Amino acid sequence: MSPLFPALAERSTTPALQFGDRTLSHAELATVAGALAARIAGAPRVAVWATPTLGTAVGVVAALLAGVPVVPVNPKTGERELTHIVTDSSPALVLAERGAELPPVLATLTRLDTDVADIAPDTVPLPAEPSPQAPALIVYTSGTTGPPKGVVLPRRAVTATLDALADAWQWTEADVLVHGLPLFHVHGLILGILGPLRRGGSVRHLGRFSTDGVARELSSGATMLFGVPTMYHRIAEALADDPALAKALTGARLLVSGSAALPVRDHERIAAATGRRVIERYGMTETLMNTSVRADGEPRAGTVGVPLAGVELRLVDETGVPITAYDSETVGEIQLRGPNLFTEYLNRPDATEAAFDDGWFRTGDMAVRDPDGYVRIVGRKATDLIKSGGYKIGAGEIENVLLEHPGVREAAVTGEPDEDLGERIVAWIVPAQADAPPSAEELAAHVGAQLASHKRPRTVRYLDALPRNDMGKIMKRALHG
Ligand code: MCA
Ligand code: AMP
Repeated sequence: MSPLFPALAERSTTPALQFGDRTLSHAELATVAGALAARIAGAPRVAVWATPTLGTAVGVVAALLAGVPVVPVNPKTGERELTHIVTDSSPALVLAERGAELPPVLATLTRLDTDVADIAPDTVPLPAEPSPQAPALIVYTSGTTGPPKGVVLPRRAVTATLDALADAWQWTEADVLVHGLPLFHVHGLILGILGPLRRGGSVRHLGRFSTDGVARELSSGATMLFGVPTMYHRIAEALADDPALAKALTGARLLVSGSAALPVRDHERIAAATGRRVIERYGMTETLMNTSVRADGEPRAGTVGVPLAGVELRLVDETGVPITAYDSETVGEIQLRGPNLFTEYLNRPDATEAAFDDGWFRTGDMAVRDPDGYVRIVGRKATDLIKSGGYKIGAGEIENVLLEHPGVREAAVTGEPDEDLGERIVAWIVPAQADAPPSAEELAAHVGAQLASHKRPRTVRYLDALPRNDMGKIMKRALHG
């Protein structure tokens, strides 16, 4: 079986990971992650407390070397969501950096520190490569209702997607990636950390995204930038007053945006200031990457490019019939097949079955195709899914938490257009007592204590009653009037 990380197996001495002033070569990573893997081996699953640190990358690689499925955990997740994730995935161990304070639900598990200095050098051979069908990661993702579902991603999905991106982007061991994405989702972790490791190249993680960090790294050897549209929006805003940032972007080999639609205005502002066009790729936790503008293709604003190697993509109309037109006009739901897909939602055979249509995965994303095959995403089927800052957020999950607040009688959550975040979370509240409504800060804190911090409402609007139809169902479209 060929290894997931060939450069680790070859113990290449070139740089692999850089977080601030902490770096590891592929050979050093093989040593520390290999030693940690020996302590993890045999566990059914491990949770990784996914702070944006070197320890997180080491912990994830160690578990992958050991063939133990990894559950990355957002360290800013509130009590209810975290309890759900831990109960649902039942990890045997938790990997965290020394000193990280873990919440009670994780603190009861056996803990292994990921601090590289603590791990005795060990040059024992790396464990045998597990089967390509073996689960590699379980990544939690929100749906329209209910708690997040654990997406089981097999090793073949990870290798298929990373190799298809290498083909599309001419991504090699010579590339040095820079990003400041979180390490508990597909974008930052699988593409942003495992991608460079699989190529034998390197990644410099910013710890926290900043335009200064991007400028610094792209002007000192980094070749590629990954980001969500909010990050490119902040770059577009900063460019006018920051010639060093403009120069750094001009020198990059590839600027890639994903996780949500990049507004054409930001694309054009960056192109005007740097002469460089950001390319977009389209993915999903369940499918990893599906389409991209190719490095050798035409970077067209507002499109997510063409299907990646090995990915079958079709558009289906509302009666379930595949659309054959490539006319930039006929809208259909994107459905997918390919080796990049997940195997199941953990413990949710019902949801897994409902996600497929005759073997094709239903994405819920609506698109058209240009005559040359470029895909343009035009919307989403579910109005109860919000994309804010590149995070997918289910309205129902937030509504349930809001309704538990004693000052809330009725609640509805929607996404409202936001220049920076794409969409911002808005809570519409009917207070229990009209003369003493709970404050916006109190409601945001209430949500933040139970769910991930990015699920807090940014705006709260107070109403006397929610608009409902004859059946009593809330008419969300009537809210934004
Ligand atoms: C946020 N803040 C709040 C509220 N909301 N405070 C009070 N009330 C609220 N309602 C806080 C934040 O927690 C933060 O605090 C502070 O305001 C300022 O935040 P800022 O730094 O501006 O960041 P942000 O606005 O919170 O986030 C912007 C971001 C972030 C950095 C772009 O959204 C982000 O990292 N997005 C990446 C998402 C991602 O990786 N998605 C991939 C999944 P404090 O400083 O205390 O924290 S999708 C995927 O994987 C698929 C496969 C794909 O295709 O890629
Ligand atoms: P997630 O479930 O968090 O993995 O988010 C997946 C969703 O993000 C997709 O179903 C799309 O709606 C959206 N998405 C990802 N990349 C893009 C993109 N380049 N353009 C538009 N939407 C995107």
